[in-house]
Amino acid sequence: MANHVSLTRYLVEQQRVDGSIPSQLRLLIEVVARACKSISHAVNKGALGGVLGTAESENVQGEIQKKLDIIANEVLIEANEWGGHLAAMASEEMEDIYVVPNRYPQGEYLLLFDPLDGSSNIDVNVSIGTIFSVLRKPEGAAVTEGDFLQSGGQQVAAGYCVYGPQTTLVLTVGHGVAMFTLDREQGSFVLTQEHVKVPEDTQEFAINMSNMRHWDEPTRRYIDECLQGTDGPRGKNFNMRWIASMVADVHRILTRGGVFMYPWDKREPNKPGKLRLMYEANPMSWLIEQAGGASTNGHERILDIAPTQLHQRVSVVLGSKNEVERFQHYCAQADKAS
Ligand code: AHM
Ligand code: MG
Repeated sequence: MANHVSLTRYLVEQQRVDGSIPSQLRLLIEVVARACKSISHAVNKGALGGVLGTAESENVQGEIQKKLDIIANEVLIEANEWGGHLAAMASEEMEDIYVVPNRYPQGEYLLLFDPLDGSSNIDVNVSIGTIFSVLRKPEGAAVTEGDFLQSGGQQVAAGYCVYGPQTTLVLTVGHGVAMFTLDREQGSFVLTQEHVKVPEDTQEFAINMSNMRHWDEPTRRYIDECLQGTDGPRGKNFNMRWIASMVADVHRILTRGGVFMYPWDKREPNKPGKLRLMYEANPMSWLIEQAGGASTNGHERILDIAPTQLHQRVSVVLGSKNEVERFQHYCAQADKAS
């Protein structure tokens, strides 16, 4: 159709308007999008492609890998290593960084990804996705793991691709959030929403309620008040959703608002949370903020956290601004009282 704006055209036009997408970055985003198309095909084949089930290996976090975790990781590496736009990559599924081999030119960007988020949903045919984050390589000779340890506020591009009833790519380069739907006949991502906005208020929250007995006081208080509905201090009823794929939960919040919570809890007190700062919390937090929402670990804006480890975990509360601020206020009150 004549009025269809492809991802390529969107990126070229953005560059003309605000100069925010240099050609190497444009190439990088297009390559990531192409890789997501391949992953989407593999996901769609499911049992017919022999891609379901576990791979009988563990990742660096000690979690059993699914076959699709490994396939998605390989697709992203193979697609990105030869283009000359990257210096190195880091993945939730790999212990060490992957430096672009000497046989290819090295570019000025670093790519981080969770190749297949929501792994527990693969075999049950529920939405899953790929999350990515792009940083600039600091000046200096050889690329090191330390080069990746930049706060989320330093990201130059971030996004995710959700493999659901539709395959949708969601992107920010720091000038708002745009959504692209995969047109399977054309084989291209087509712009379907620009200037995405998360409503400031919501009546919907997302949390794994089975962890309730392990929560800290501010989390307990926030959820308890939501559950009291019109009879409680909030004076309104709340709905709950938990997909167990952060991509799918965040996609719903970007579409109609809500608050997503994976807070610290007492199950493993020395772990700051379940989700990973560099592959999940940072890119999602930037998208949410770019759409007018907020994101915190309870005490600090996620995008301000100075990382100390590539695979570090973090407590995450993000979504509709007024709800996230309310949670932060409860955390501050609890800190004061202790
Ligand atoms: P994964 O990257 O290994 O798939 O784990 C991250 C996922 C998130 O997508 C989701 O929000 C969370 O883990 C669900 O955790 P739980 O099963 O504890 O509810
Ligand atoms: Mg994940």
